[in-house]
Amino acid sequence: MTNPKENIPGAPSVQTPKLEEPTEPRKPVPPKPDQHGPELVSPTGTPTGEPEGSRAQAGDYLTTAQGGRLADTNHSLKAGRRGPTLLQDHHLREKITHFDHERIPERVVHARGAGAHGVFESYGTGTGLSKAGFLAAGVETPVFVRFSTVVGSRGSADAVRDTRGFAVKFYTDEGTFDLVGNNIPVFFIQDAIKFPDVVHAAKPHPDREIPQAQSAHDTFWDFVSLHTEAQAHTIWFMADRGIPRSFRMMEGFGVHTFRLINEEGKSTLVKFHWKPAQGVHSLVWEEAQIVNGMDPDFHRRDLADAIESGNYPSWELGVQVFPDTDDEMFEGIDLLDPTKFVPEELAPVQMLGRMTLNANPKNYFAEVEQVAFHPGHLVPGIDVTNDPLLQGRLFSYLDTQISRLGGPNFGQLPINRPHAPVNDMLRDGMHQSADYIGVAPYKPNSLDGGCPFHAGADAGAFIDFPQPVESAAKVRANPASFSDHYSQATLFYRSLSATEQAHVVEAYTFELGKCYEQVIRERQLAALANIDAGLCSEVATGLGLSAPEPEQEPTSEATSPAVSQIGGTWPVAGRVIGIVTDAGSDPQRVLEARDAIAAAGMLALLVAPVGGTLQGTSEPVQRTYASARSVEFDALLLATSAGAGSETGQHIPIDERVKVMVAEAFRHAKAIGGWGSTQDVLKAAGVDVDAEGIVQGNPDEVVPALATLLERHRIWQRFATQA
Ligand code: HDE
Repeated sequence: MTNPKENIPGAPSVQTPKLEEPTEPRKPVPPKPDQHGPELVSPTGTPTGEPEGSRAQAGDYLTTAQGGRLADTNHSLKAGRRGPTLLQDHHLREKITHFDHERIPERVVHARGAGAHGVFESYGTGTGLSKAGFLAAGVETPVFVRFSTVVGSRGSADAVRDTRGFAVKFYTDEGTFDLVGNNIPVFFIQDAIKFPDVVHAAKPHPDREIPQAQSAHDTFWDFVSLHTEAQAHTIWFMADRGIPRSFRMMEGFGVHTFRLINEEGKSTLVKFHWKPAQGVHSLVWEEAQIVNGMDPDFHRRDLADAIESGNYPSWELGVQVFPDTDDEMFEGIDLLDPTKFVPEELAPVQMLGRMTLNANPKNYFAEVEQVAFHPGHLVPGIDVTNDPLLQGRLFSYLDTQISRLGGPNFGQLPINRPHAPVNDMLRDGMHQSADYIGVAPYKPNSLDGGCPFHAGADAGAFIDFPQPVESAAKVRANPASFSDHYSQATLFYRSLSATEQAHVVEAYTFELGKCYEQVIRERQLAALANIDAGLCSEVATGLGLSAPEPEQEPTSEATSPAVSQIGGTWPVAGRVIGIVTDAGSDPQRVLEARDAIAAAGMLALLVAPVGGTLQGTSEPVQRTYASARSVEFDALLLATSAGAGSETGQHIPIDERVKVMVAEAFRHAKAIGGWGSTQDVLKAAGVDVDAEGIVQGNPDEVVPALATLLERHRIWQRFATQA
């Protein structure tokens, strides 16, 4: 797939470097308007005032790492033109040694990620709940967000079936707050001690290291069918949430119950939610599979392109609020059990502010790879609960950065530097780069005048909430309520529309069909029987097995319509429409349609038989028949003349690749519009011209009609099962 960056309509124009190597010194290519790096603060958190670009890549001439100017980086120093190479070539050794150590260990989970900078603007509605300064009315806080898949390696594809990470770093005036969440509100396990087990099961098999970034294999289903507390999470990512359309179209969840503390010291229990302005949308499974082959960077590219073209994605941050009672229960749901969520119908989400992502990273390694999140990065007014999963995470994240980022000073990396002043007594260690003063990094001291001093709550200190601790014997055991493994999987499944349920059936059938061990398939069917008899029997039919009887019947009829992704209408800004042209297309109408699409805040990409410019114009095309595939478009606009009843009177055969594009778009329930020979092209692709979601007419009619259809994301009626 070609990279559209240079000519994304709406993107600020970019000065591209000349292709030949310049002979005169000149400034490096500046960052593009959509990119910026971390704020220039010192390791101790104070603004450096350094001009942009003074840290690295400055000056006209190539230098060594020590700043010595270099005359030649293209040839190693040899004894004569034919060698051998001399050991004294310190530049060669510096260059190769640095290269040899360019890679760092990838994250053990969430290795594959994409990031962006942005800002969080608080509404001030949370001040009664929390004294956190960044939640006060009108406060703007810089943020950095990293979205990720969980299981795959750093180079794996984006559109795999998996949970997505949704980690946000708020650089607040009171220190850094990290909200390290996922796009699914429940988790696999209840206790941190099980995390290595679930991750080992989900990762590729140790003997052949297959499959990459997939849960469709024996070890995963072996574990989740035995450790049935994982069933509640598993059904969420067997559903459409496991294959998001875009990072921009995902909800985010803090998962655990957190505690907010207000100025009066009152504690309230909350669950954090991110609600995307773009709506919550997913791919369909076949589409996701094609995406992974055509464009493994689909989600990363989508995020960067949206920001580059000024289509800034945004989310509202909200909380579900629960009274802090002794039993930590709400409507029968144990708030300490991270495999349970609280339906929004029982506790509506109250909005606290909006996050907008408005800048791409300048350097992926320095920012997206080196950013280090930690649920223990808290600010006054936000505290943790005793959720046993969260308690374990409070240990794990700090620990993992030490091996991943090579020592305990990762907080000094530009992307991790707090924007609040840092005045610690931590010293030395690998990669220390802070310019510390004073002789007494210990407390109490008199030599540094007793500095730095402790702060009290009145001076903004974080005061741990004095939650009483139960007087009990030490045990390795769960509360009784944790043994309910099925009720919420049932609730989730029954809350989905028929179309979404059909996708869940297909996903289980596909994944279990990829297992080799019959016993694992049967054991998972037994788990499905406890969730829903209909689900179990449909999956069993697909596998050619008989459906087992449930060990326990679901007792509740409860549903939560809010978990379904179908039914609402959403803004169409940022949606992508492919305009398919050919040699006989009317350029006037094509450009009229393109402008109308842009005016509606959407992105039009011109697809032509070959590259270059649109026939008869100087307008660049973004895709060719060879590089385009339906999956990167939310809708198609057929501006073709090819077909039996050619517009121009001259017969142009319909290209096979156009037929594939149209057939796929139709199969994936996408809106299709057009004029000219649209009918011929649809028929040639085997598409029913009278089907729902097909609109024909001039651009001024078709574009608004497509936009209206896109508000619902897909033409749901096209799926065999009605929504
Ligand atoms: Fe994580 N998790 N996790 N996790 N997690 C990591 O930290 C861990 C859990 C989540 O973009 C690691 O820096 C344990 C729940 C995200 O950099 C590691 C347990 C949730 C990211 C780690 C959990 C998450 C991570 C790997 C069970 C959703 C990516 C690299 C107790 C609420 C952050 C790293 C990024 C990353 C441990 C469970 C979300 C090893 C032990 C629940 C979004 O520390």
